[in-house]
Amino acid sequence: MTGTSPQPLKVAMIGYAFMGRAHSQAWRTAGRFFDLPLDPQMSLLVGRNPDRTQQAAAQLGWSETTGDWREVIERDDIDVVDICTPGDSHAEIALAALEAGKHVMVEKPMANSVAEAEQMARAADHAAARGVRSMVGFTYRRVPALQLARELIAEGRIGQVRQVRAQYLQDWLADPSSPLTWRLQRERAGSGALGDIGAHIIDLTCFLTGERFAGVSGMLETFVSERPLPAEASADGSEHNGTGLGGRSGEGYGAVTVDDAALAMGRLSSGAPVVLEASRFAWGRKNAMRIEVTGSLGALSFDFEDMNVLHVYDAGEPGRTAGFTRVLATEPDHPYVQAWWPPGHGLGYEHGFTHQVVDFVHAVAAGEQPTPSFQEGLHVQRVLDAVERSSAERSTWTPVETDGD
Ligand code: SOE
Repeated sequence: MTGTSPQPLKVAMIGYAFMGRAHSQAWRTAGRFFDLPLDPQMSLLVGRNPDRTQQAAAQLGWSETTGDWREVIERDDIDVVDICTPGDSHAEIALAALEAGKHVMVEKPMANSVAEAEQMARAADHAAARGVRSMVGFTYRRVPALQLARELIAEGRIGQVRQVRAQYLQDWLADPSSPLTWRLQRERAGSGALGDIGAHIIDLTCFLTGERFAGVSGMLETFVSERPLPAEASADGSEHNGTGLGGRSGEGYGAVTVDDAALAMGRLSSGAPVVLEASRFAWGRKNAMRIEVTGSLGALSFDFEDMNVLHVYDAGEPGRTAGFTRVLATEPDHPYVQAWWPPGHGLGYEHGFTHQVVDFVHAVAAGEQPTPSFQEGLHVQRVLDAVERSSAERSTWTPVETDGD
């Protein structure tokens, strides 16, 4: 820690369900493990239900609560707005916050449509000219093993990238009796598995390779078209919490208006082919986000269910001993690890969120643009949109627009 105390950075967070809880622990923890140039203060929590918001604030460590996000925008003492609501409110809140000169962190996917994302990216550029920063919460970028993968690719360790195969598999919707939460409603979530988890592997493909998508061909599938309505609708957006086989939680059924699984083939700007699969119906796969990048000199492979490990294949090894090497990314010289535990003690899901806050705070203090930027968020949005259009039109090749992103 430095001798002088850092200036406060007052944060307001909107939404306190799954992502709000993950972000809260990050704001609470970042300055206790990392030496930060500013002191994040968890000032204000926003939620529509007053009792639940107060309860959440007490549990998660927020000082005050309010029921109206506009109060955050009006308050001069708030420096950062952290948006953890369902996608249908991201654009409105982010635009108002940037306009008011507040730094913005927004959960992924950045928006529910390309039009919204374009507006947000434009606003972020204008705000940046006034020193106002913005970032999209693609938290998996901050997993040490994946940071290491990016470094190795940039250093040329696997040579020229030839192919990417990425999957994001969960099974919390495979049970048809799981209730109809907001994540299954197009007007709230934008899309289903595609935007919720497919967005992560699209972003990671870009992050690891340093490239963008040139085009895709997609196929979406909805296996269960109606689900039981939840017993009690959460005003702040209820979350998945396991499958609960057999249990009907409410009266009546409602229509599922998003995809349950999304498949796509695509090409990067270099021409390298990519295969993507996102499913919330993959029995037995809980959070299996896997990505494998094959290059001309070797390959890298990662699976979030073993998230401290990066498998590295060096094609230069003689055949007798060649094989994927299991690299445990828990050494002090692996990204972020020094601040935590001794080698082999491992990090978990929540650490990515803490690292995200750490990088965001450093960027704000240094007056630099944090990544992923809203421009990068816009690119992901355009890929999501192209996958959807390709699926609807049964088109074999749908270019991804790159104008201005
Ligand atoms: C969805 O199931 C979800 O909660 C995503 O929304 C998160 O982004 C992912 O990290 C875990 O799964």
